[in-house]
Amino acid sequence: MDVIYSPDHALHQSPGELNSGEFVAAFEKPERAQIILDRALAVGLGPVLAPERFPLDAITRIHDAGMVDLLRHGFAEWEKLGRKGGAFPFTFFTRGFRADRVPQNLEGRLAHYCFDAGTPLTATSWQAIESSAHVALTGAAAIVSGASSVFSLCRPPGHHAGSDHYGGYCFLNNAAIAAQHVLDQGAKRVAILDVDYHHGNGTQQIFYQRDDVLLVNIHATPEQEYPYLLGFADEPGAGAGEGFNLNLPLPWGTDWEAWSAALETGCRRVAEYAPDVLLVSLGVDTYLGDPISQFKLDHEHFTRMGERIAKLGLPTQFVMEGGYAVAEIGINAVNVLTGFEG
Ligand code: SP5
Ligand code: ZN
Repeated sequence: MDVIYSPDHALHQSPGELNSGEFVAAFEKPERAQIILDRALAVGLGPVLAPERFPLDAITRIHDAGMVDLLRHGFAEWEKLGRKGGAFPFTFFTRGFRADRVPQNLEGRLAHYCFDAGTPLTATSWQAIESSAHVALTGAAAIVSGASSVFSLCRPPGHHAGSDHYGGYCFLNNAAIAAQHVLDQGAKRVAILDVDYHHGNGTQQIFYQRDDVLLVNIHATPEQEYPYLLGFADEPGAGAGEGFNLNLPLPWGTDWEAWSAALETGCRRVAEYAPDVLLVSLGVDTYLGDPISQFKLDHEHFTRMGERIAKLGLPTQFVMEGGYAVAEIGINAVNVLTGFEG
């Protein structure tokens, strides 16, 4: 399958993140995408193509213009204030604060839009963020044009970013932007299968009230794991979207046997929905060696995962999300894709 990739991802390099009370080196780093690309080339997965450019409108179909403005221009303001390091929030929005007023103050806007201490903006982050969305959009355009599968090697990842909030190393929701593009080009129904270790809270928030996007999420239970505040089993969707969100939370220590049972449940729901297109939010932080995760999948299980997804027989776009065992991320991610190809 074609691989969509841009070296621009390396323009986002986080200066670090807050982890258990310490400022540590960022887990989400440029080597991740480079190593996946190297592995895709090594196994001859397919031609590597550069993304096309798309109008900003393709992004603002999903995201709040004020948030996009902060992502684009926030760091320049930060620098003008004489700040060093990444643009991190210092205060966080929560219950009791004004949701209806977007502050003009930069600290206020960071507090309003960003929800964690792991997702800083740097001088060149926007170029990487926008490019990642274009990598997703280019993959979506390939599917619209009739490709049976495509791999959008997105970095930074996207599934924690909601319509008007960002965090979890994610700024724009690449998979959601791709799904909307496919719908805008005439598809009636899109399913998103999110296999990242973490719940895709952003994707869920974006489509929660909609029935033209089915979202199935397999992830570590928020009772134990980030993002803690969403991703429980009792979140079926709302309004027209009721019945079109399926969360399959699993406990720490989940192995392939239990994980693959959830995949079976998820795939049956996708088949029942009979979408025109399937999008896979492909995180491989379910790997047993992942430094921030607690599942037990091994290399060969990623191959099995791809094989099961292929049995759905749907035009399928894979969009890269998480995975932090950098030395093994290429093997794990590409195993899903070669498993899919059979
Ligand atoms: C795209 C993606 O996979 N984002 C993940 C963001 C997770 N960030 C917070 C991780 C918190 C891990 N806590 C580990 C506690 C042990 N020190
Ligand atoms: Zn993750």
